[in-house]
Amino acid sequence: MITYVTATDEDDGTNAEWTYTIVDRLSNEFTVDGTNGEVTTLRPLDREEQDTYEVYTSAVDHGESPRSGHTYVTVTLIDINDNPPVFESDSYKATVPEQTSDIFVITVK
Ligand SMILES: [Ca+2]
Ligand SMILES: [Ca+2]
Repeated sequence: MITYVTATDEDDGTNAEWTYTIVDRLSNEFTVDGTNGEVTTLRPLDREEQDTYEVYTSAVDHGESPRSGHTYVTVTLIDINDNPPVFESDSYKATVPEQTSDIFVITVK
């Protein structure tokens, strides 16, 4: 679980009962529990690919003419150290004269 959303409804009976849903049906990153509003991730997310998500969430009541409320959940990914340092080149070549010390060789990047 990453967070939970809560709604209130001032009506009575089924008019004041509701189900939570995520509005963007194409979203395959997050889901919300219809009953308790718990928002969870559906797959591992990569901060280096996308670091924040706006999850548009709604509560739809069970009245005869259902009414709904909406909110945005902003999810920010925390970095984990999953990438190693990478050199610009797989190999480097340098030449230096023999019989010398403390001589510049090359800068690797
Ligand atoms: Ca209502
Ligand atoms: Ca990372």
